[in-house]
Amino acid sequence: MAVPASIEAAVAAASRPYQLPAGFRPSYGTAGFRATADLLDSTMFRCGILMAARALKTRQITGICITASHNPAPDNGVKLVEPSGEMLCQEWEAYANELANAQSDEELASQVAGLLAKEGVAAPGAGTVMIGHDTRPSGPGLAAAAAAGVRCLGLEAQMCGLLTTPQLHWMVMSRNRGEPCGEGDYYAALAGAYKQLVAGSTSLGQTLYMDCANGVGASKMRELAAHLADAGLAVDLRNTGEGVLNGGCGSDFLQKDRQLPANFGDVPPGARCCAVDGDADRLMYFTPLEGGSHALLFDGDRIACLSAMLLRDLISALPPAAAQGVRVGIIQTAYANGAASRYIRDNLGCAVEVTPTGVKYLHEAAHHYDVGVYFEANGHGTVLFSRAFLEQMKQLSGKSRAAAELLALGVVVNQAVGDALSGILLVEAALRRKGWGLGQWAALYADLPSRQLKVTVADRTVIVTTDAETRVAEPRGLQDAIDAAVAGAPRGRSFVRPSGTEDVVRVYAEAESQAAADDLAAAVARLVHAQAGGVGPAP
Ligand code: 16G
Ligand code: MG
Repeated sequence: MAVPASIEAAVAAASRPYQLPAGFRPSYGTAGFRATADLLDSTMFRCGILMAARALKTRQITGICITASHNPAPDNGVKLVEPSGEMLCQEWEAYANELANAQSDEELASQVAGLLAKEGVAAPGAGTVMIGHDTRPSGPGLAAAAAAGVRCLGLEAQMCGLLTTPQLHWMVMSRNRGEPCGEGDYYAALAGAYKQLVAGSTSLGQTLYMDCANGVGASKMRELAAHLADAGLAVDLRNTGEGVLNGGCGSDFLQKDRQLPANFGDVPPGARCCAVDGDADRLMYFTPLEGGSHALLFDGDRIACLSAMLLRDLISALPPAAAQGVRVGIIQTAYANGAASRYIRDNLGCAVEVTPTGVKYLHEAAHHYDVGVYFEANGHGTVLFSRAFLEQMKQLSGKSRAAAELLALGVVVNQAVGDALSGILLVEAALRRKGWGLGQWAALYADLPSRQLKVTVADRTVIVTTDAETRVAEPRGLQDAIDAAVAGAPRGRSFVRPSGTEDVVRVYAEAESQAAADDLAAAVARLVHAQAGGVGPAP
């Protein structure tokens, strides 16, 4: 398709205030672009153009979330939202990289023209891109840059202001489905479905303490909690914005250090606590341990197990003909603790599938089941229901309470993307329906001790992995050496992979004892350093 010369001129002119900083080479990582905020004006402008083009191509609404998630406050970034509410399709990631790295206004304009021609899309055209941001001070300015990009293809930029990442994903999904899609609709939908799930069960009684990472989750959970005032869920919000975003708090801090977050010193040991990250798409439960500053974690693996149990209970209560043959799959990454995977397989009888790290891979795999449960150990995840399964439940819901409850679960759990706020309701409903405290949840299985390390190498792309990152294909010989190290550790397992978000190689090891896991991780880190061009002293 011929692209009018005027669109090239319009893009080049609109691009002038948004120059690529000299030497900056943005790269679309696992979940979008991330960098210090002052570098990102041009990236946002160009992502605006990209998502406008995507909206024109699909003839539906797309979205842009401005956030750097659990990264430090001076950083920012962008996550791009498909019309389905899912993350940008992988085929378009190449365009994102190409546009973000154009070296001049003219080069950008010609790339945009090329993209439009290749995709058979006419611009200027009509459509909408929804734009939201987290609490970072750089958010509104970067959102304005993205909006300028959207408008230069003639589309409307709908400024949605402060939102959690999953809220924006949910709003885009709902709007394209023609369903109620405002922020208020989100709270009403989640809270209403939660009440349906817990009707008839007794409140857990104790307060849920929530670490909001000083991020957007604080004000949004406050609104959700207001809708739950009559549902027996009392929430005490901590780190609501008075301190540094993700500083000494939040799900990432908790998972890395297993230390209590800031402002939890007065919370009694055994209390039910949870933590989210800076954009509220990751969730961890935890409890303070006796006599110290440490926390016992209930990570994504445990949330997956609890979700699978809830599903098993509900599915087994369906009329037998409907219960038969429901395909439930649990999707994990290599980071899943071996004890959790074993529990799911042996005790819950569910299929376990392993994908590479990154929500987009797990999410895609979850679509292959009637009900796909996916959680990364770090707390990203959700439960996806297939359209056919939901339709079947709708047919049954008049005569089967379990079917109606499964439908409600599909509303509580964000179907677009992993969502910490909806995850909280999932966990709370599952515990409450069983009448369980944290003790029973913890007793499902005992984690194998594990250790994670980082190794800095000259070029992390020399490490090429295979089998969902569980094995190294290159450099040759490294996997054999890792295998030999693992063979010496009781119940040992280890893998290495280049990070998608940091310039390091990550090492994971688990074994029967903490000392054995530590030793195995150190041994494997030394192998990586020696065979993959380690920088600095050997670990
Ligand atoms: C990103 C991913 C997360 C993954 C993590 C791995 C999304 C939304 N987020 O945060 O899924 O676990 O990267 O980081 O996809 P790494 O590659 O540095 O280990
Ligand atoms: Mg996040």
